[in-house]
Amino acid sequence: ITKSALHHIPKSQMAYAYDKDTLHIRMRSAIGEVKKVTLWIGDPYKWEDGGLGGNLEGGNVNSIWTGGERHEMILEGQIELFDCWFCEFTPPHKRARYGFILEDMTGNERLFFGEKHIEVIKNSTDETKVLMNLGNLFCFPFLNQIDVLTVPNWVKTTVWYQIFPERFANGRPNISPKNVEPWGSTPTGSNFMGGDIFGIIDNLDYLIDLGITGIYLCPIFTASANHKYDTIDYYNIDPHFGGNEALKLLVEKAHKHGIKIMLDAVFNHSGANFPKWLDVVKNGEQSIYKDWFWINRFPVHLNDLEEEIDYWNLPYETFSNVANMPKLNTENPECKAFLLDVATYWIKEFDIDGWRLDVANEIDHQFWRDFRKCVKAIKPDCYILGEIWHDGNPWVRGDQYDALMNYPLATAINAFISHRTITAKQFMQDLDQARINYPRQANEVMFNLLDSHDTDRLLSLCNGNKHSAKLAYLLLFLQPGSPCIYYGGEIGLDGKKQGSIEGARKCMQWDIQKQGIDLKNYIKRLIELRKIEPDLHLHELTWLDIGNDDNCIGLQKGSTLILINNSLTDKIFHLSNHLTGQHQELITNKPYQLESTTTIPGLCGCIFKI
Ligand code: ARE
Repeated sequence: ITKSALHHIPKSQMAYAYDKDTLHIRMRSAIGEVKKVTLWIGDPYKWEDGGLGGNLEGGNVNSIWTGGERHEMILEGQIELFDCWFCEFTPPHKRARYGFILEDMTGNERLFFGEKHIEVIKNSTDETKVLMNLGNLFCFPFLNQIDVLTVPNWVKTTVWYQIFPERFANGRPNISPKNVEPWGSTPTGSNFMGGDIFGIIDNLDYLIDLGITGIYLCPIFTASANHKYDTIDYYNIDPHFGGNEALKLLVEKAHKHGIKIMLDAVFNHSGANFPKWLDVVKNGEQSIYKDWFWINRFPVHLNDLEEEIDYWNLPYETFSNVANMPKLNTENPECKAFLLDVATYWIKEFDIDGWRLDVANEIDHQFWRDFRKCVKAIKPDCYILGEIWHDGNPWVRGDQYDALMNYPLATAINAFISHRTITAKQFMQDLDQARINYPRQANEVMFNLLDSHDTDRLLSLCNGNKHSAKLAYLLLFLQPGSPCIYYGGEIGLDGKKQGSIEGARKCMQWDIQKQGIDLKNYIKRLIELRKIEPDLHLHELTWLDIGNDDNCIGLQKGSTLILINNSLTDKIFHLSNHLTGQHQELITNKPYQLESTTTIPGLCGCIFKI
């Protein structure tokens, strides 16, 4: 057993409270080396003669610790170099000391992995000595309920629909911008097509029929650009989108049908026309708002006529190097108070259900801690979702977000299905990695996606192959957490970024003749299945050995068996006897005979109820 591969950190995603009673413990060993891991765990204050204190190793030298119990850990996942083990434990008095007993594949080598040392266990005398050494045990001092990451329950069963408001539907042509172009024109970074919130309200029936239960709206506050990420007024919905009344109506109508509404919180930066920024531009060092931004030098005014702006040497910090997105100083008390007021205003006055936090990881942690406190104080089940493309673990530990936009999942599914650049084995490892990185409760409300307004659309990533797109959606719908469909994805809208053309933001296709009805029916069925077959979003899954093939995957989730053939041709799956027999295939809702060698057609995925 490679000792240097053994890894555990208390009070991290490797040891955390799942709820007010339950601890989750994870540990890591080198891949394929360990047959069995036993968690040795118990109350630190349980002594034979009640004796506390004594020597530095913990406890009185003359008394014996009787707290320890053994619990076998399960193999939760395998990543490139490591096996990841998991165990749940309910400490009766919310405290725990623990360590790990590892056995190698041959059963000849046994180790104890503790906080300070890794000890070799040769015989039972060794074992007693090692296990009783409290000084070498890891410590979870107390399960304090207030620190537990508590997530909104409703998100676990939500199916999201992401809308880029300017491009979903034009409900009121009379409020469209003057320079609006015909619906369906080529989308660029600067043109307008007239989509608005009334367009969403008018099409709620379409969304209800699809089966979605949550709408994530890209920014809708008054702003200059078509994407509205350059906010001017945080208290007013853009008049071209219908103003505040339109949002009020949307929330009311959506709530009547059990649909939640999540807004985009763009708090990392403002737009260049934000009045407080304009004040800094005008008054420079004299501006009372100068500390609301990150100013490097005055004046901050950019001369538009200047031919060359040195974007690496702007007088102020920005989002990326975008001059018209000055970065807000969330460390400044007034600026922070302003933004926190905005956050609570839209919940109090408009009853929104969630905030998606733009550029979430470039804002300070203190800001997000206070943000969580304010938001949860007025709506405890408001969903707080961070936009982080990388490892976002530090933000989902209980004091900041509930979950993250699961871009690592999107990357893995697209690499396997759309680009066909990774093998089934690598794909499974990537999926395991995405799960074991986070506390389970965060995984249960992860925002799972395949594409978004920031990426090429799924169908384009799949080179137009609708069978591949279906497989990608199937994999998306099998993950714990809440899946999201980017508007139009369900009818096969494609689109990619090409120079100045923002293809992924093209107008929704409302002409039924031009909608991909087959794909839509498939997605409707997946949404339906998620509701009637809760095993599909179980956190626990077992990868099956279905015969070595780089393109095929078999997995079991509770009472469902999922077989996926990502190759272009028929493939034979080898199934153990207990899986064979006649089973209902849930997507087609037809019976299917599973044999010990079962053929699944190319680019096809099936879900069997076993
Ligand atoms: C537009 C054009 C760009 C052009 C830019 C500058 O689309 O091609 O380069 O203008 O002129 C919004 C608009 C964008 C707009 C941008 C700037 O939607 O269309 O760009 O404003 O005006 C990183 C961040 C992540 C961020 C992405 C875009 O970490 O937070 O970059 N996403 C949010 C929103 C965007 C929004 C903004 C931020 C700004 O979702 O829609 O842009 O408010 C890797 C990296 C990630 C990186 C990711 C994507 O994986 O690791 O960190 O995300 O790629 O680039």
